[in-house]
Amino acid sequence: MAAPGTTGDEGGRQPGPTENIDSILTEERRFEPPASFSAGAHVKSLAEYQALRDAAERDPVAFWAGLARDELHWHRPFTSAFDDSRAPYYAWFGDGLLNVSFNCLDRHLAKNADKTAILFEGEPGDTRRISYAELHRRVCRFANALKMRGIGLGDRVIIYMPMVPEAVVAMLACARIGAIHSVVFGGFSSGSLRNRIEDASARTVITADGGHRGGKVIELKAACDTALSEGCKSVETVFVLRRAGNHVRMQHGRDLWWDEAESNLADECEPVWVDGEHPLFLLYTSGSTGKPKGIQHASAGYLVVVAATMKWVFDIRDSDIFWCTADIGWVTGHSYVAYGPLACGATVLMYEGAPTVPDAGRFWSICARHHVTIFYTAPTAIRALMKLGESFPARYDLSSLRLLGTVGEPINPEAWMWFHRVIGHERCPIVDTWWQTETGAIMIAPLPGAITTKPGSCTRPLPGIDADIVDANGHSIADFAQGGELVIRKPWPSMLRAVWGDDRRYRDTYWGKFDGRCYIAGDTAHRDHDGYFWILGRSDDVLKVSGHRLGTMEIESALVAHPRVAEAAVVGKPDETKGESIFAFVVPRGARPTGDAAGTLSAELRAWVAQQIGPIAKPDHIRYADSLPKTRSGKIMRRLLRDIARGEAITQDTSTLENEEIVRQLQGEP
Ligand code: 7RM
Repeated sequence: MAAPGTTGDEGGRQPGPTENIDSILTEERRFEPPASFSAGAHVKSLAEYQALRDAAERDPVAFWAGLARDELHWHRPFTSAFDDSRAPYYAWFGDGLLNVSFNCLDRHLAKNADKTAILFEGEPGDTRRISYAELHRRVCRFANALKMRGIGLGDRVIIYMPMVPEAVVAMLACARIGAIHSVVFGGFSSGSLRNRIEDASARTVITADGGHRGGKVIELKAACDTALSEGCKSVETVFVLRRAGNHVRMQHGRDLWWDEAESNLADECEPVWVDGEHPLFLLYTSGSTGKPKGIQHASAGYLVVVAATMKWVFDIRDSDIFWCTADIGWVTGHSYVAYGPLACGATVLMYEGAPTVPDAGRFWSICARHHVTIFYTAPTAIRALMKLGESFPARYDLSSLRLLGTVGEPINPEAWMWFHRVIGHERCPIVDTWWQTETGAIMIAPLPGAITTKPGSCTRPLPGIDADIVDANGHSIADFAQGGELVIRKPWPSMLRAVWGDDRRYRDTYWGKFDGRCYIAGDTAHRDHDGYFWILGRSDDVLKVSGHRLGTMEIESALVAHPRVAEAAVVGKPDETKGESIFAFVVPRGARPTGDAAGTLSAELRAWVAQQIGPIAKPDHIRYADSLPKTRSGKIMRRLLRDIARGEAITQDTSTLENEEIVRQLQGEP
């Protein structure tokens, strides 16, 4: 069978390994929603789910418009719910006026002023509880501080912070005044930070002295200084939160301590009412070129679907303690640490550090001590903790948990079963949620009170989400054993609106195939006889390494920027814990190193990539060769490289290679 989504050209990605489909076809375990769960759930049965789906199918615009009215506070109601006159640049609720921070804060104050909004635990063990009233005050004060520095409607603000409540305060403060935030993950280096600041022409950076992670202090302000010393002329102000207490350099006139900047400012700040389409944030994400793209989301549509999915998928209730372990630097943190829970007036837990500090019981200790009821994490974390044994979770009382969730990559049935048995005590439904930075909110996932789950499947699309699997011609694939491209056939409110500064890239990447008739996710998937979706992996050159989205081309560009590298090709290699590991094939300048010299150069290249992109992008394996295998048209034969990285037998024709010796070098033979 030809790999789905490829053109047969050697340069293309080979998605959907057949062995995946085989294991899916043999997975027969089924887990029905517990009756007690369904009884209290927002959506209680398959019939209720079906009714929602039917309503959305009959009149999608009316369906979403109804939700937008029910879920959000509007300063001025919208009259036009949907505008497709500029397709594929769609607009939702464009003439309504709202404020996202008002929706996440002010509207809860009448009933829930004293309710805990954020329950924080730092890696060193410090804890804080911030009520809705206090969060409101803090957001207003900081919004006033931004205004004092001239920040207002439409200005871009970079947030480069540890996982502390102030990161959420900063996001909401931007939303309050109509500024557009772009959070940069704290694990990215100064180089990545600089690229994002420059692409967005940001006027302000909000950072911290440092954050605690893995027992160390991550020096965020120092990285910020490096980024700003190499360009970033648009930046006028840097706000610095005191968090880790490490020494930092403050540049007079540019840098301000957070606490000093807001010390004399008011606790109130009038929200700026913006139209539904006003950009809420940019979030840079990796694609199949060397340059990450600024995914732009709109205010109203994003918030509607994020809030609706909190109810549909997480079945959020007033009494829940909701914990999503994602960093706010990723979309999961935006939607399910910050905006989703707060739009619903929920209590959200935020943890600053690593899952293994001081030991592998940290997550379970947090769940037990804070009575977490909903726990949402990545398969890579589950697999890592699973490896460390059952004795860690066994030490803690996990009986407060009622619902578990996963996101970021396919979960293998073994990890799913461990999560179900050891963490959920066979009591908690698991929601495997498929979505992307671009979709804004969860698109395919079980409604836990309504849908029977199968380990490894994200089950069925949410109401209003017209997901399908298509062949190379855009035709729906009926053959259940065959994989294809995952697409979404109708626009939905939380979809991305643009790639910042690059309208063309938006259109070409997401709507370029199939006559612009559907959104192309970039994943391959397969559907079973019950209509359940099984995600097989990416159909482009995007990797998920320990849940972090990275582009192979980005890592290649970083490598070739090193003076000792002439050419590089990066592929993913399946990894038991990380999902994928990074495998780099490098053509050095000068003699090909062997033995110790190879080891030394590899260490240098790994450190180099960490400095260029961030430690998360360091290649796990590096191999040297005198050249790279190319097709006649000059494209790198990535499929061949993937097979070599996996240590698999080579099935493709290598007779066109000038030098077959190269294959042996790539295979690591001395
Ligand atoms: C939320 C997030 C998106 C990519 C996506 C997929 C993969 C995400 C699942 C999944 C299988 C899942 N945003 N992915 N969720 N694969 N099952 N439940 O991760 O922009 O960083 O990445 O992640 O390949 O396209 S993301």
